[in-house]
Amino acid sequence: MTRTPQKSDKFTFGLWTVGNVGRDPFGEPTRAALDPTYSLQQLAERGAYGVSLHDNDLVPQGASAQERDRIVGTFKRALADTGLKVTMATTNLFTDPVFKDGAFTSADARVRAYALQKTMRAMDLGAELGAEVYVFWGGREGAEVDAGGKLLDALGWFRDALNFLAAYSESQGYGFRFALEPKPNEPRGDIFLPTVGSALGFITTLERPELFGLNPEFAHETMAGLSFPHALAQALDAGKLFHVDLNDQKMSRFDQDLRFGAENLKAAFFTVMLLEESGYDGPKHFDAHALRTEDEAGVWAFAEGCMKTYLLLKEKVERFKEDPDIKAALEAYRVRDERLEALGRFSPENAEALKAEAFDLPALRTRGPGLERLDQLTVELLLGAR
Ligand SMILES: [Mn+2]
Repeated sequence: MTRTPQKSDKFTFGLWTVGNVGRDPFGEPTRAALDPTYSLQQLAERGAYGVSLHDNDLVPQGASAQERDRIVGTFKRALADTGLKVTMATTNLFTDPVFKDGAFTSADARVRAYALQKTMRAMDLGAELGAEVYVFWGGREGAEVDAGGKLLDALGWFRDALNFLAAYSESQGYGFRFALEPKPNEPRGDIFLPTVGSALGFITTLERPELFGLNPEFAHETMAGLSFPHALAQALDAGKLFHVDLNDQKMSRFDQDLRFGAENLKAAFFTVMLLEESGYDGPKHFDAHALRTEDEAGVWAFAEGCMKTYLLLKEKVERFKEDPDIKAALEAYRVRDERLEALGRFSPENAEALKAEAFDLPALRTRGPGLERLDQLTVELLLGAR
């Protein structure tokens, strides 16, 4: 096992992550913008596998067709030179004030139509650069007030837009797999499809549900006070983990996009365990940024830190599986009973037998499953004491 990132680890970064200039709602940028081709070189030197981008991370809004082609041509040459891939593409449907009351869910039909146009063009760009996953993060799809009375209409408009764009992708032969990225709030007061569970439910209402999955983000579930490993498990269980956004976050606060593992080390450990043991083979995408306090050196320390922490936690997952005390505690935790488990498969006879079964309830009530010790062993492992 190596702690040096390899291409095979499939670590990817959004261009906007290392390119984050440290602007926040109260303060101006603290760092200069980075040229995308420079970011590619820096990430390639550090062992990253690829990058993801919004249309406007690369091509400024309002660029002429000529300018677009020149920028894209330069970027493609930098991809070829560095060996990096574009693994995911997405659309910026949040910066332009035209989207201030939503893009696909705007109450203004002209804005909804423009959002479709902008997304089709961004999909053309993503396909040209070789992206296989297309993410929908609907940052402006929401509301501060519900006085407009559009809640049910908005869900319908959202559905119509996703159906249209999936059909566009198929008609062009792009073969995108679409990943919805839920977030509870920020920038809107309430964002539609706020959690992984909400998005999973919505996907079943689409015309081509098999083309849609999830891009769950650690920080977004944590902002809602929810457990990221639990959300990740639900996406995996549904066969819908198409992409993942790794970062960190203090619970129930504004979107902090901290370095992976910076805050919730145990949740990061169980996140890595789920990703490694589930056979997920997509990109491990870091959607975070260096602290606003940092200069460019801090940006690369941030990027290296995300990858190194993932690899260290992956080592810990291996040790967790091999540690004899943890193994024994895990075995004791799960009580097997083949006869009762067989009765759990429905037949009229099994139902009758189960209804007649006598359980030793006093023993079940008083048995301690050993979770205190198991969790302490996990903490000791993470602290390097095992
Ligand atoms: Mn994200």
